[in-house]
Amino acid sequence: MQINKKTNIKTDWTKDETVSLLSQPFNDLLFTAQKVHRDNFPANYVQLSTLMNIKTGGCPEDCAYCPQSAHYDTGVEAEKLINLKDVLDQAMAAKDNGATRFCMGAAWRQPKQKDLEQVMAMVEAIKKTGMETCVTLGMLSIEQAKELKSAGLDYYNHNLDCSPEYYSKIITTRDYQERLDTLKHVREADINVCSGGIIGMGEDENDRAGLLLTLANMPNQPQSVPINMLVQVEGTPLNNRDKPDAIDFVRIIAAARIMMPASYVRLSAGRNEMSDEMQALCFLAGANSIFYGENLLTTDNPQLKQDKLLFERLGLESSQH
Ligand code: SAM
Ligand code: DTB
Ligand code: SF4
Repeated sequence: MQINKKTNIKTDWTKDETVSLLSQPFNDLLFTAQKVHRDNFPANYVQLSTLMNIKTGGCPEDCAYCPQSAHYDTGVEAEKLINLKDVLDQAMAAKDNGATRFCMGAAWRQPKQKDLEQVMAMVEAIKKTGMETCVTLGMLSIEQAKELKSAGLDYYNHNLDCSPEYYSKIITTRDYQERLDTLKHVREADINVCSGGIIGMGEDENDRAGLLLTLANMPNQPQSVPINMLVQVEGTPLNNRDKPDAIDFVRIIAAARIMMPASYVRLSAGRNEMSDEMQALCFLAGANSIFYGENLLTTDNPQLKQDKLLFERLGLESSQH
């Protein structure tokens, strides 16, 4: 077995091992996941990140799930990069609501230098509020990653989305290796990596295993792993796909927790269509982060009062004592 010497974490997951983990009896899987979770994190703590779209729509990429791709007619209009003051107003509101990280998304293939400088100013301003910062801007060169680091960026989100084998069914305008290269640049610039994927795009269990093991076998596991359930949007090629089975989805969260024991596993997009009970099982399986705020990028997220009530019912805490 190959173990990362610094972290003592297994980094040589095979497809067979991952599939057999995913298909364990549900009780056994959740028991192990809960044990791993408690060995590594406070049992009832869930981190809150708030998301803001700073550049909407008109994206040249053809990601089949995405309402912001210019290839599909989804009713999302292309907008310009939002100004610093509006971003800061939203960041302050997120902080007042209890978020500890502010994540900004832009519908770009790769940022242009002029845009990157504006985003750097946003990162610098948000840092001063005391919140952590995260951005997701598409592909980055090593130089761009270093510039973001110099602005004080804490996390960069860049999802693998699916397994290497399934990727060409979802995106044709860039390849998997380009995704991995950007993650390498982010790591080399010493920025924390946030990388995960989407469940519900028609993938099978092997593809799900392929996504998880690619994340888990990276030189350093991502510090944050968002697991999204596809939000189906009219006009995108993936609209009307079969929804993933809720129990299977919980299994993926549990496997992510076991395979990446020290990473935050974020129950990301799709919570609006999950029951409280399904979300409770995801937390039991080791999810310990969510997007908190009434909007994701172009779609809705649960109301704040709904999430507050859920946290109360489950005795979850969003601040660490
Ligand atoms: N353009 C950049 C990129 O793709 O890296 C950043 C923004 S992009 C919208 C960020 C991530 O949002 C995607 O990688 C994908 O995982 C997720 N996403 C986009 N549309 C989604 C949907 N309909 N349902 C679930 N997740 C989605
Ligand atoms: C991530 O993994 N999920 C977020 C964030 N990172 C950027 C995006 C979810 C987007 C859902 C569809 C939308 O609102 O447009
Ligand atoms: Fe563009 Fe990102 Fe949407 Fe793909 S996921 S179309 S890169 S905004």
